Amino acid sequence: YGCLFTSVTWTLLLFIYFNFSEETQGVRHVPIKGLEPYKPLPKKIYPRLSRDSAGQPIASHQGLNGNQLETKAEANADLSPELGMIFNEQDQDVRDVGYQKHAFNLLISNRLGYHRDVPDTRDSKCSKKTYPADLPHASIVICFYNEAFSALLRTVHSVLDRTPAQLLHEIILVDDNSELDDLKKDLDNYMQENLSEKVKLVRNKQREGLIRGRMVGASRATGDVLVFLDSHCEVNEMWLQPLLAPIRENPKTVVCPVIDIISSDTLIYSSSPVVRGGFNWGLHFKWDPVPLSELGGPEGYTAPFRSPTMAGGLFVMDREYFNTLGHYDSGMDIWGGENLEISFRIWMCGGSLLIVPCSRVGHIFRKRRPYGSPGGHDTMAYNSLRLAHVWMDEYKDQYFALRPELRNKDYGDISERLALRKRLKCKSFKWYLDNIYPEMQLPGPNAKPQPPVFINKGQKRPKILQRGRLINMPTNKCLVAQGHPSQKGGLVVTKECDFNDSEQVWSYNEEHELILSNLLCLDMSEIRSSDPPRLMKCHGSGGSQQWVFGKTNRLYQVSVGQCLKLVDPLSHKGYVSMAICDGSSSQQWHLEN
Ligand code: LR7
Ligand code: MN
Repeated sequence: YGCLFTSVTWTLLLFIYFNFSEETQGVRHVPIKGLEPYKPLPKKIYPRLSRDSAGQPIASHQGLNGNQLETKAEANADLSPELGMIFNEQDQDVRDVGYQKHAFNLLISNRLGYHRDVPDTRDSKCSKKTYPADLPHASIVICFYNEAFSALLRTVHSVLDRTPAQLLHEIILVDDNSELDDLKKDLDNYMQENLSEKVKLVRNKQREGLIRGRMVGASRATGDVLVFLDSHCEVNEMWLQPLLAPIRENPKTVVCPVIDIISSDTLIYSSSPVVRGGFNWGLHFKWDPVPLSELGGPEGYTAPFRSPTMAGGLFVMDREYFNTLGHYDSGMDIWGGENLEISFRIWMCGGSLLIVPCSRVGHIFRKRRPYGSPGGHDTMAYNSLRLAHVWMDEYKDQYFALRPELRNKDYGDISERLALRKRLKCKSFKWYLDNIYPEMQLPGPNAKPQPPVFINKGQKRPKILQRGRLINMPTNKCLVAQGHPSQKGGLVVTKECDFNDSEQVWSYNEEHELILSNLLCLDMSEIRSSDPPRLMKCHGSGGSQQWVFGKTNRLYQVSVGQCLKLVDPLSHKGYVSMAICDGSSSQQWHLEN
């Protein structure tokens, strides 16, 4: 639920913004009070897709089907809003099966290939920083289960492409007994032919889950520090040095980069606001604003700051320290809870956990977890129970108050972890709350209200590029709301144009949104391309609300990779749907002033 929770949190932040603001559209970023205003990225960071005379993308990557891998230059020619365009049934298949298996757009991931540039999302002051030459050497541990081949290889190559060779001791891939075919022989072959001996692969004989999986990786590692990454990440410019420097100073420091967002629908890499880790009494990880008191100092907002918890997937820790601090709880299964466990343990047992704003690593944020656990167990609850019983003292009652059904649930044997806590002479959970996470409130009549999350209302609305009627060319009819244009979830249909009716007027803006009558955005649900488009509240995060006017007057939808089509030009109903872009006349649209 971690990432789901994250997306829920983001959605919530956007929701709060929209409800406190007069604007119907507009938020792009959610800066935190005290930080410098967020600087949006340059709009077109990627060159356009090159095409052959038939309009097919030239660098289209078909790696999974055994064709050629492209060069770096070719791959980078390949990120345009139309990168997800579906040309035939095979593309449609890759996309649909990809969403099922991986919960992100596999068609785009495959077309991107294994190398691409990502925008440098760091604060401009970061590039002026220097780091000692004698930094510790890193063993990178990447544990994966049924990962998409192209996402896994892009993770590995991004590390190889953007890490100084002398700091990279090795990359250890741990296959957690994946079932997907291409992760077997194809991966062995790819590694043998294309990767140096620094990249190693360990295969678990049975599914262990990410917690024991990472422990396997760590036990094979021989570098000075361990760097853990999820298997669908891309590291940014100068990502590693700022993480190693604080550990060189003090090996009991554990550090995390800022986790940038790679969209699961478009694979576009974008900057995250600088926030820190917290949790709630349901033991779900959440992001919090960074208190002003934690920021600043002589280095301004580029200095590392303390974080009560980590998200879990991306962190760096001295290898010896990882071992003496008790690696992970090997009794935890598959997924969930280990991130809070290690966070509490670090703080309570004499270490510290920092976020380093000058280090940025992108992660594909999916809307759901695409895999289950053997037996369908709720491993998040089981693992959380273990950590509550070991680390939370009397405060575990807060968890049980929210999850009474777990009070008498079995959580296995925790005696070794209790002994560890004793051996390391760790402090109490109350100490942790008082000193490390004072924002955390106990529910009850005396609870102070949470400090409000500051949302910047000063963001500019995206610029409107054109306003007019959206006319289906062969029929000369206008695309309008089937009911009222303010009705959320309403369909759109073509009707006779009425040039006195302002409710037929669309605005098209620089974010590629189509907004009817200044109210709602034309939206495509992200997974089911068989549904017709609907009018929805503008969410400002692209994907399902991004439309591109292309050649032959097609109107292309970015997240489904298809074009808008009038279903039956002879029918008076005027229904529209999405279809493979074929240049036919029923797919021709014109925005007319
Ligand atoms: O059985 C499994 N075996 C595995 O090897 C299940 C998963 N895995 C691998 C998987 O392929 C991936 O590389 O483990 C890694 C993490 O699994 P994800 O990507 O499904 O997890 P997530 O990104 O949804 O969840 C977040 O919380 C998890 C709690 O157990 C882990 O700590 C993840 O590492 C963590 N991810 C991040 O912190 C990235 C930022 C997201 C946020 C917030
Ligand atoms: Mn992940």
